[in-house]
Amino acid sequence: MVGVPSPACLRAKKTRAVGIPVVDLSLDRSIVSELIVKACEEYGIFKVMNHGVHWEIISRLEGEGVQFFGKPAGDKQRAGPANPFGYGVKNIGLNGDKGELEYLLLHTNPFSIAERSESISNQPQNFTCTANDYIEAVKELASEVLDLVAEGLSIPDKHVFSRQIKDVQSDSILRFNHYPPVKNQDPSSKACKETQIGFGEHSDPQILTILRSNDVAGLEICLQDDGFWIPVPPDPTQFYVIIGDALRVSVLNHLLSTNSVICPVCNQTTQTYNAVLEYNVIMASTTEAYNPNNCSGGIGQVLTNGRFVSVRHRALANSSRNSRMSMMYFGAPPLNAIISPLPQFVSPQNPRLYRPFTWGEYKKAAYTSRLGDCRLDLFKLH
Ligand code: GA4
Repeated sequence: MVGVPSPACLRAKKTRAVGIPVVDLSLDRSIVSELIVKACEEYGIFKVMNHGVHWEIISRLEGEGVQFFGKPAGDKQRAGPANPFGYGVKNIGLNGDKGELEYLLLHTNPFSIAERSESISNQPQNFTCTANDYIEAVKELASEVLDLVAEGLSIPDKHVFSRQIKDVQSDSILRFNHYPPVKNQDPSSKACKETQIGFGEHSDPQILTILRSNDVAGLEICLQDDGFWIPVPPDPTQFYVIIGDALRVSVLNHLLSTNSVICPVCNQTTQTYNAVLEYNVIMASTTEAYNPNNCSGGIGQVLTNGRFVSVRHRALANSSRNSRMSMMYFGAPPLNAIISPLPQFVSPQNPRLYRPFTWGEYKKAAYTSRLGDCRLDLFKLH
């Protein structure tokens, strides 16, 4: 097992009221991109308003979620077990993590959605359509945010991140979490001395997450190892954007257009690397294996070297009378994409923090670890 969850954040009940940044996407683009970069650096989470996703698309998918979780247990089990995709109850991942929730985890590939919908809904075609419409809309929003990140970082190729989640081979995921009210929350009971957890503390492994919940609270973030948890107020009409580990490390292959680059894989400089990158862009959707020794395969990616925060967050068990339901889109690159620090974020004062790795490698590390483990530590150089 890798790492251990930050002890300061374990079982902590201390909370602090801190405003989560709100970014109005209808403002002037240069202001918005600056605000987003600042929020990514300081919080790793922000709320977006004027996001352009139609309410009808959101409420239709919410309706599907409510309908699914409202079914008898036996019917829901038809969509399970979650290994990792499908329906799961209380068990999270493959290594013994538990939480007070049930969930549905789906790959966003349209074929995969269509195949799964049979076991999810009595009207599978409706479910497929509704899920695909939502995925397309939030992918568009995620892409817009990523383009703004690139602009805010003054990266000439502004689609450098969004290209990854728009790739047909993108490994993105759609998740529904349903937190039914937990009755046994008597303040004198032993269980209640420790915080009851809906979904334990973790950071998201992907590039970024677009989260939408109904109006029942539960989400919290932990900004420093000071044991303080900050509640994130629910807002059903807006989305929260959460920075994932891959973006914390990553800014991608815009270096194609420049000459003095260091290959993140073999440390060679200049044209040789550019040629490899150009080749890899063309080959981006192949399944060729990434070979750290000869620098072949995969799409060249370069990262923020830890400049962004991939915020640790959790959901408390639901103490309200109503159910909490959240829907998350986790934007991920293709499995063979290489994640590695971008030379422009690396200097003698700011040495490279991580060795290059593929998204597939990172995902494997995630699934062989516990929820709260710090998986990025496995790839740290120092
Ligand atoms: C956290 C983010 C996403 O919900 C998720 C989760 C995944 C799962 O529930 O199957 C993981 C978790 C998440 C990270 C560590 C591993 C894998 C549970 C777990 C213990 C779907 C993801 O991609 O990583």
